[in-house]
Amino acid sequence: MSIAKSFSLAQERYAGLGVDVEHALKTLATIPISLHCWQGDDVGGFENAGGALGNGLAVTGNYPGKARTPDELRADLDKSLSLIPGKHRLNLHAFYGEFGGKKVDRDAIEPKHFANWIAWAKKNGLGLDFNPTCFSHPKAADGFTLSNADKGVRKFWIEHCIRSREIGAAMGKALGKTCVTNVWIPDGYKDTPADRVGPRARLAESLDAVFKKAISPKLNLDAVEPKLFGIGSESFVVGSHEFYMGYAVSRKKLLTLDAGHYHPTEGIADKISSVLQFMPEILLHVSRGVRWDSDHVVILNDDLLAIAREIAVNGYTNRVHIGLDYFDASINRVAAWTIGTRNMIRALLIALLETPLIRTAEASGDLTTRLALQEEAKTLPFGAVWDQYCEQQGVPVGEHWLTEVKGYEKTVLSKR
Ligand code: RNT
Ligand code: ZN
Repeated sequence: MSIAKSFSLAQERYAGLGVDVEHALKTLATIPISLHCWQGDDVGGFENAGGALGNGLAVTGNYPGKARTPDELRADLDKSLSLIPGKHRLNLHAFYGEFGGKKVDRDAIEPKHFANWIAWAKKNGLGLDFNPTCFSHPKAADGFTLSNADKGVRKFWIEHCIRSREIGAAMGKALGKTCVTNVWIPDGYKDTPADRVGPRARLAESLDAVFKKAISPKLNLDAVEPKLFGIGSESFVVGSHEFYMGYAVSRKKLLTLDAGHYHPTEGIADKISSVLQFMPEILLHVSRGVRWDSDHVVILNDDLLAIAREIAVNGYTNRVHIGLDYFDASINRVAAWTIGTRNMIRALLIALLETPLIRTAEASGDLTTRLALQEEAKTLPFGAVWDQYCEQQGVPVGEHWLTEVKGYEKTVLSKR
């Protein structure tokens, strides 16, 4: 059956449930997803080729064809973006700057080091997001950055973060699309600390220094990312959820909710409507933790659907910035980006197609009907709508994107 025919039958089915499919597709096309550049090279960065990944971040696998240069990374992104429906964003880390073979330390980075990324984003109509890189560096070797007991080390990371915000603002200005600059630091202890206060007081003070200069929110928004634990920081993480929740509310910053940063049975979907009572906007790092914060490729599971539903059904699309954060080096990296991003968009579509009758049932106290409709919704023909959307947006329908990736692997990746 043709895609158009299946779509029209699906549309009829949804109309019967009070759902306007065309409207859902129009809304979907306005929601950008920020692809994380670091899936393309296993969180390596380009500043000191061959440097080991540190500070609790672990990427497993050695699938061939990893991007070794900014040009290769951009080519891989071009390929993946050509298989993903809609207009999106790229999320860059500071150590992906282009330093022309010179040693430019983190406290000396400038917008000019990202000129090629900005030009590339402009050419492709993409927005950019940014992150200071407070890991994989000698000054982070003891596991502490902004909360380090050594004043000189703190100063170094403060300067790095200040410069990162300025780079974010330069990106926002050049592209006419607001950049979100997200601060995540690894700081914490493997074993039980004797003093939990000192590091947290120092972190609050350092962050205040980082954010001292006002930057127009049209150009750059600041976000802070909490975490429960990491490899090597199992017993104590300075920037915990409560720490950053308090910080974001009191300093009017965005809170970043990473799906892998909580207890394994604790999802972030339920947090969205809670924190948005007290702050205007948040950033998401959509990820998939398998047993721990393992950053697996995002799949279309209940957790993802729950996140998408909170955004779509509550009309939060303007208040929730959606970014991805996972890294798998055991499969084709272009496919990893494509699978995760298509899933995020597909989950949003399914959520946008949710029948308003479920809420009506709840509002009238008919919880039997609520459950019945929630379950019936699971087999509604959203696949036909998704195929139509891909076709409309000029990207491969169904599994045909994989043929493209296999071809790219053969002609490009395997030659690296
Ligand atoms: C680490 C955080 C952080 C990083 C990236 C690379 O636990 O999730 O967001 O994954 O900045
Ligand atoms: Zn994250």
